[in-house]
Amino acid sequence: MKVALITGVTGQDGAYLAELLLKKGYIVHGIKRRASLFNTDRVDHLYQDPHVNNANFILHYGDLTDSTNLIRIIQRIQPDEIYNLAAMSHVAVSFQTPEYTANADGLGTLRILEAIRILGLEKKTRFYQASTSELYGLVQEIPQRETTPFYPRSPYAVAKMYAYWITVNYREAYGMYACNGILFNHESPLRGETFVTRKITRALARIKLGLQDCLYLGNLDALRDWGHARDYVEMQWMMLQQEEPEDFVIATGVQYSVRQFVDLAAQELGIKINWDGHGVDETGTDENGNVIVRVDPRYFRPTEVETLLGDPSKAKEKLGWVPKTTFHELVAEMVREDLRNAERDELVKRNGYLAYDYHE
Ligand code: NDP
Ligand code: GDR
Repeated sequence: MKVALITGVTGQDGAYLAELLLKKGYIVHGIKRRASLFNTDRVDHLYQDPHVNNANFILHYGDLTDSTNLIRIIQRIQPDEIYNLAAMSHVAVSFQTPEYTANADGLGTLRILEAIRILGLEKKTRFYQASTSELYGLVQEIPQRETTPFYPRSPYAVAKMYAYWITVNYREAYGMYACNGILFNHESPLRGETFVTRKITRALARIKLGLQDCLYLGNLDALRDWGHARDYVEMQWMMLQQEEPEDFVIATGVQYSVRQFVDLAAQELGIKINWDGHGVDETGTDENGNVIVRVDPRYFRPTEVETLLGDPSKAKEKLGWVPKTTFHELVAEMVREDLRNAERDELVKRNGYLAYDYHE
């Protein structure tokens, strides 16, 4: 049985990847951070009682900012594959915590690569680095492919640029099987609530059920190439199954704006959007009952990435990449799940079990 280690196992991609690898018969180890509340919601369905023998999903406490735990865990489990998905992954937040972001996202990657080297696992352990389309930032070419020059536009992207190059360097310097997946935005019902897609589907579902008044967004004209996380983690695995390590762009090749995302989500819910917010009453709708969306400059970024569009030709050719989920299916699935969540919250509220809305 192959042994895999996933950092960031409690995140969106970590949860989908853990499920995929378990289905493929792997023993999956994951690193989770200590938090003051439970943070394993996304992988609770995979949980196995550690007191039972032969568990094949095992969680370890750890953090990318601490080499000691990384060396100890890797030494103990001797993984065939490491998927480095852990990161402070929110672009806007990276402007608030730039030093921490550099430490976790940049140096964290180095710490894992060094652990592999210190332990003499260069020839055994394959390494996947979660690189990002944010590297292209101020785009130099449309669409973006593996050869497009980088121009990062946030502390997050700059930290990820270090991680990208240190992965390439360890591959070239020490002959390690190490590769970068340059993934464009990918979403799902498991997406964190503060990324724009999930923020939209969650808010519109709650507005529809009267749990929230208004949706505040930043740059509505930003263009993104959005795919489904379930499809993208399959490519993460594929990249580690090739004969030679290489870097790949994973994208759909289709682009939409934030505004178009809102419109489609609203259409799925059967509601209309009032973009200007004129004539709003206390229910958060206008005189025609339309849902209000307002722009709040607090969500603007000091330097914005206006447009991203990937060219996944290389992945198509070498990995057989074909995204299974269309943009419309992705939006419909996210809306459906968030409507279900909102219905549950509304039921609780209606029956008086919720004194205040703790999500607001
Ligand atoms: P999430 O934010 O959902 O998950 C990030 C994971 O990293 C969480 O498990 C988080 O733990 C963990 N983490 C954060 N900081 C640390 C740390 N210091 N030490 C250990 N673990 C830490 O991200 P996604 O699943 O969406 O993305 C996975 C990776 O892919 C990230 O590296 C992201 O930057 C990158 N990426 C994502 C894309 C996307 O569109 N989703 C596109 C391109 C790249 P906790 O649950 O406790 O917060
Ligand atoms: P991004 O994703 O920055 O591309 O990074 P996000 O969903 O945060 O933003 C996408 C675009 O939407 C605009 N936007 C808003 N964004 C947020 N979060 N909240 C808002 O209210 C809002 N209004 C408009 C943003 O300005 C931006 O242009 C994601 C992360 O998963 C990274 O980790 C990953 O590397 C990249 O995708 C690829």
